[in-house]
Amino acid sequence: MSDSTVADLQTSLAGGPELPQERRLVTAVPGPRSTELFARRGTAVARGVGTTLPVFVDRAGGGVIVDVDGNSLIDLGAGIAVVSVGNAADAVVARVREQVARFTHTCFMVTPYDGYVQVCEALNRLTPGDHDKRSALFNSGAEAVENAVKIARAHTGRQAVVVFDHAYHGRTNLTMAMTAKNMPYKHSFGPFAPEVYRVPMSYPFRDGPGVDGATAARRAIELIEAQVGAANVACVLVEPIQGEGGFVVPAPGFLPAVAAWSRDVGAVFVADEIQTGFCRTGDWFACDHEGVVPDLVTTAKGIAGGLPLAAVTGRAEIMDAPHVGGLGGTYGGNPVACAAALGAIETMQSQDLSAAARRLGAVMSARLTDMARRHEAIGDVRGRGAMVAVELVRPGTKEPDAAATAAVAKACHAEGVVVLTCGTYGNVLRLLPPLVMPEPLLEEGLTVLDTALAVTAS
Ligand code: PLZ
Repeated sequence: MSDSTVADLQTSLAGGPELPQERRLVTAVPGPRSTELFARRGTAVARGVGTTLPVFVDRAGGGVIVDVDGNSLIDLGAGIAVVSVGNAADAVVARVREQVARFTHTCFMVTPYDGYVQVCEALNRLTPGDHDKRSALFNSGAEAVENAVKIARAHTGRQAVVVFDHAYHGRTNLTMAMTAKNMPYKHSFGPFAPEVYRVPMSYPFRDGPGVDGATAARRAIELIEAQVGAANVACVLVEPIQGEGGFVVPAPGFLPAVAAWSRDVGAVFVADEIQTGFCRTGDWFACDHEGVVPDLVTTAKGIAGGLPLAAVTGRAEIMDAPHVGGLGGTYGGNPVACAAALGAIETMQSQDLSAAARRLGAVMSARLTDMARRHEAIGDVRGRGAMVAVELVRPGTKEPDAAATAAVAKACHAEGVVVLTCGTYGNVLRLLPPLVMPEPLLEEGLTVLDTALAVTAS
């Protein structure tokens, strides 16, 4: 191909923020080309890998996904809280292009490179607390969680890992043990890793008003002390706002109390900020909201604008507990993923995406609260920043309504709005727009959701 042909191709194929920010349906969703590709998928891809919405993607950017039939969908999922800076964001594309042309891989453990160090420096600076920190990079959220446990065990010489009801930490063997929900994550895949103990989470909607943050923390701590023994706890690991478990925002005071207890008994307090991190909740990290300073933080998803990268960051003396060579992996901190992360972090800073998350969050919360007044199926509206959800129940009760939730999501999909569900009981509709989503587009997506609720869940 000549240079000019390549240049033409790049322009005509470009996704990213230049894509028209509009909902445009030119076929049914899914359209004929997606349907054809989906049939091929069935004969090539293992059925265990699920699909939320069977449209095949052609390009994406800003707040839209354009499918192979030419439909432009409003993206309220961001690839499960990943493309917070938008798909194919300019700074990510530029840095990745440059890096991929320089070198693609050497393995940081064999011959290191600067991008890895720069990402660690950024993480050490941006995560909560101004103490001396170190970071290590991995490929996926689950891998980061596994490594946080390894580091906590090496540091404390203890084994027990404490996690919470409704938690989600991944699909590897150890993280399956740490994840609460059986279907689809754990069913038929045991036996699971030992020394993982689960205690109750603070879940205001289901706990009711009698259980404030301090009470919920005491409830969890008493169980740990009675059933595990404080002296055996290597780490207490918690999502500051639970993601897959249903966007459960703990009552104020819960996280600070659990963190303080962990410190008192010499256990490592780990915040899993894989879904909440990097501006999603309107701060760099969800822990910032209550001034909680975790010993270790796990990050992934939003960190690198869509490239696979994850990290553990924390107190230098804890992070440095494992022996030299004890942490690593072939691809962890791959140079292309690091370049993407530097581009994503630069975008979050230059466009102040924490403020954008708060703005989008205010729009979503106001609209959803209004919908809750009109749709009896909405039992709760909750979240923080641009991480907002509604929990659907049978009217007048707190009985979860997974069927209505699935029906509302499906109706949104058919109208060209990508929404995701979550929750231990499958009855939570969650909204996670890219933080660069134009407000009118978000408003339009919410109007589609409002109509879907009226038609399917009333
Ligand atoms: N910790 C808090 O949200 C990933 C899971 C999607 P990985 N959540 C999306 C699915 O169905 O597999 C997640 C998370 C929290 C850990 C993880 C795991 O991150 O990058 O998917 O391994």
